[in-house]
Amino acid sequence: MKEKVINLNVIFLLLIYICNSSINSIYAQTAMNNVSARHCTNLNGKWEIIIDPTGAGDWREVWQERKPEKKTDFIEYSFEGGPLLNVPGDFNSQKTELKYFEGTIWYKKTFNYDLNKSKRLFLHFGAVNYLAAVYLNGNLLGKHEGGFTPFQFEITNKLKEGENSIVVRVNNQRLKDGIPCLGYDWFNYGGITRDVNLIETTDSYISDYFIQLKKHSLKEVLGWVRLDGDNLSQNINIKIPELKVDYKTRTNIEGLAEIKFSMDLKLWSPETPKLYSVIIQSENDTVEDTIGFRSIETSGTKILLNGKPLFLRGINIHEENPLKAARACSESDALLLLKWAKELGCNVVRLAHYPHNENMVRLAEKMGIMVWDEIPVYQQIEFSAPGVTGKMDLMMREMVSRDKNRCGVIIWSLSNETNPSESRDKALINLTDKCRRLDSTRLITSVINDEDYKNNILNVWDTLYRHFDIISLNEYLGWYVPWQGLPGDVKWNLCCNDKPVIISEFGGEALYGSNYGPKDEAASWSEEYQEQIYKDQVKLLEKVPNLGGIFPWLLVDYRSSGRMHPVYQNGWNRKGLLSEHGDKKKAWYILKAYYDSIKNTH
Ligand code: GCB
Repeated sequence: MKEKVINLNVIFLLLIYICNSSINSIYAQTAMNNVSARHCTNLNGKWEIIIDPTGAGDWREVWQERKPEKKTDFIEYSFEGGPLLNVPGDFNSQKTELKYFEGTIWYKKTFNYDLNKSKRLFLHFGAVNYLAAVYLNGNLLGKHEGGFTPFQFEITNKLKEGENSIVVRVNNQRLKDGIPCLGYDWFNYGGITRDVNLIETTDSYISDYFIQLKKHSLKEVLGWVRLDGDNLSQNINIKIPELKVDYKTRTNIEGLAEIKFSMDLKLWSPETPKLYSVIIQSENDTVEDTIGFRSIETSGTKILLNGKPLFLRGINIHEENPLKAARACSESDALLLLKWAKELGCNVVRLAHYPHNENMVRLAEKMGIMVWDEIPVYQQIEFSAPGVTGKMDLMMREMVSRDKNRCGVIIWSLSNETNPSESRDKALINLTDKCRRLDSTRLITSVINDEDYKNNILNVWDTLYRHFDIISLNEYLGWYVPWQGLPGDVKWNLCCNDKPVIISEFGGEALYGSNYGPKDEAASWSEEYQEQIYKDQVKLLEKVPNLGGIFPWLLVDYRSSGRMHPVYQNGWNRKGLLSEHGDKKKAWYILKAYYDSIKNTH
């Protein structure tokens, strides 16, 4: 049996590699996990840039960094003497002239590195939004598409003695076949938005591992370790000193070893977010991680955490520091957002609508906040356009690969509010199956909002839900959709009434302190109007069958260029419970009181 599991794993991993390489032969590698525990040299800081609104840098071949050689030579570009940008960080918030920029910026950084002959070196990017083409010393290393997941290139044999130069072409133009595609309700922050690192490894190193509790078990770990390199058959040791675990196994010729052991432990939960130091050792490499153990599953219409019923007191969050009007990138940005969520009484956050920075996921886990992780398969995505499903697969794999050891992550969400069609159903069913094969321990969902609402009856008809673990639906009753009766009288028709239901969005807009018009008119953007929506929604919630949790839209006002009302919005989506300065709106108190009231009963 053990052999069989390993073989299936190996076949699946090989398939992943084949798929990866067939997408593009110069495509980036899926990144190694747990970067901060590796031997890193950080390349963050000031990078030189060239702003390229017309794409001239492509035909001038900016990455060649030519210099005049003869007296008659001149070159019409240079990084030297040009502007600088901070990495990590989006470019839009760093220079006024780039505020709405959607195009190409060339980034450059130099470094020196002495690499011992027995070692390997990787260039790792936490995320670049959206397209990245990476050059080292004038040669293309490869490309990456997708703004929210990490990728890497091996540069062991490409290093020069002395100074090396990295040039990255970053482009954040919207693409019809991109993910997300052309229209989306958040700010398109472009740039090298997360950390850049050089990672030194041993010749055969621990490239990946999966260490979590087996599905339905509260004490049995089931996972794997994978090595990369020439010497793939090695002894492996997994140690959890606090629990006196010292598990030994050996990788097979493909570099893969199954991990399977039992232990008595303190389970992770929001109330006791216990994390253990876990040491993964091969014969010549060691990686240390901080891992928690919990089980998450559904049983009929209930969600169970560690075997006990759980109600998700959630909130939606975008990856933005509103105080800076910039993409959140530091741990202090993450802390700002998560502290607010905690104060509101949340035990879970939906990191909408794309994988947020790893520091956010790790911090949430430490603070006892569960995480809903999502990929940006959003609204008008063109499922039938060539290449789109391949990109979805890749983004899902990159998200799972990065966060699969984070016990705080309880849900993989694979899409939000897509339009019903045959090609959508096929693509999402496929993606769900693949995700489940990669990780069977978490709940998988896709958010749908195509329910009908007539005569105060909410008809949740989309049978695509059958393929997911939970029914996640967005409803904007009281805002986009007027009530058709009393909120407490809404009748529910559920197509799949054997699963937990999550309201993954509801809400309405209010400008903090707005007193420009009648309070009972939506167009006044008043706090009272939003407050009333929350009061009504609380009444609605009491009647939702199989309700397993809610994620109101959303914690804090966020930038969105499509929100164009000059008085009330001015480029901000005002559905926050907090203003962009952190002021609490009236609706905050309604939700907080609701969460306080159900804390001990749900
Ligand atoms: C939604 C979307 C979310 C939007 C929100 C809104 O249904 O899922 O991304 O931003 O509505 O504010 O309209």
